[in-house]
Amino acid sequence: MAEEQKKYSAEFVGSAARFKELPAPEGEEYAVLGRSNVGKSTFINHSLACGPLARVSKKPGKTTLANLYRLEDGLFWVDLPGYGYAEASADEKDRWSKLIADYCDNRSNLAGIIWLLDIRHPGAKADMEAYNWLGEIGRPVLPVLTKGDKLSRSRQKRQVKEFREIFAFGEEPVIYSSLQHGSRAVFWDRFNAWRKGGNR
Ligand SMILES: Nc1nc2c(ncn2[C@@H]2O[C@H](COP(=O)(O)OP(=O)(O)OP(=O)(O)O)[C@@H](O)[C@H]2O)c(=O)[nH]1
Ligand SMILES: [Mg+2]
Repeated sequence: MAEEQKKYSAEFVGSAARFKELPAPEGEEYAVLGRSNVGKSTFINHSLACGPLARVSKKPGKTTLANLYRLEDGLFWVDLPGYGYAEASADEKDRWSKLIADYCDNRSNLAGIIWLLDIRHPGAKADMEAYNWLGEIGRPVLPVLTKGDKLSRSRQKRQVKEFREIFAFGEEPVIYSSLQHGSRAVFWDRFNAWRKGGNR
């Protein structure tokens, strides 16, 4: 079946406000990481095409827990809270950063990070900080540039170039739009190749 029409079976496994509350590690797991409001939850729902799974909002700060989903073939994804949401309380921000850091540092079955960046904002401060931190933890990263529909094709190309100048991505960024069916196939092709290549 064409990837565009394929629906993935995916189910919610559980949530955690703190690292130690996460369901036990099982299978091959990938985290969906990115700035608050970049489109992480939307990306999960759209790329899996399995009906609404992750909660989405126009306002940043929607996802406040790590939410674990079981996909097919022993694959798991985790929707994380966003970083860089200035309006959240200091306590909330601290808890989110600790959850993200503890998770990415310590989760034993974490195979890689799907890092979402808004295609319109290369070099946003919070992403620069995340980049430095991702370099330190050394997990494989697949960059995905979200909201591609907001820009023309030629503008998209220029943005990709700019992102590549700012960040030394090991992988070519994937352009994604939750308004375009075609994004799904493009993403899954790239994700599967990245997985099979041992994320290198
Ligand atoms: N035009 C467009 N809008 C998008 C796209 N992806 C997400 N959005 C919108 O961006 C907003 C934020 O989406 P979410 O998926 O809730 O973002 P998030 O990264 O999960 O946010 P937090 O949970 O707050 O960290 C929503 O209004 C979405 O409809 C996209 O590809 N194109
Ligand atoms: Mg979210």
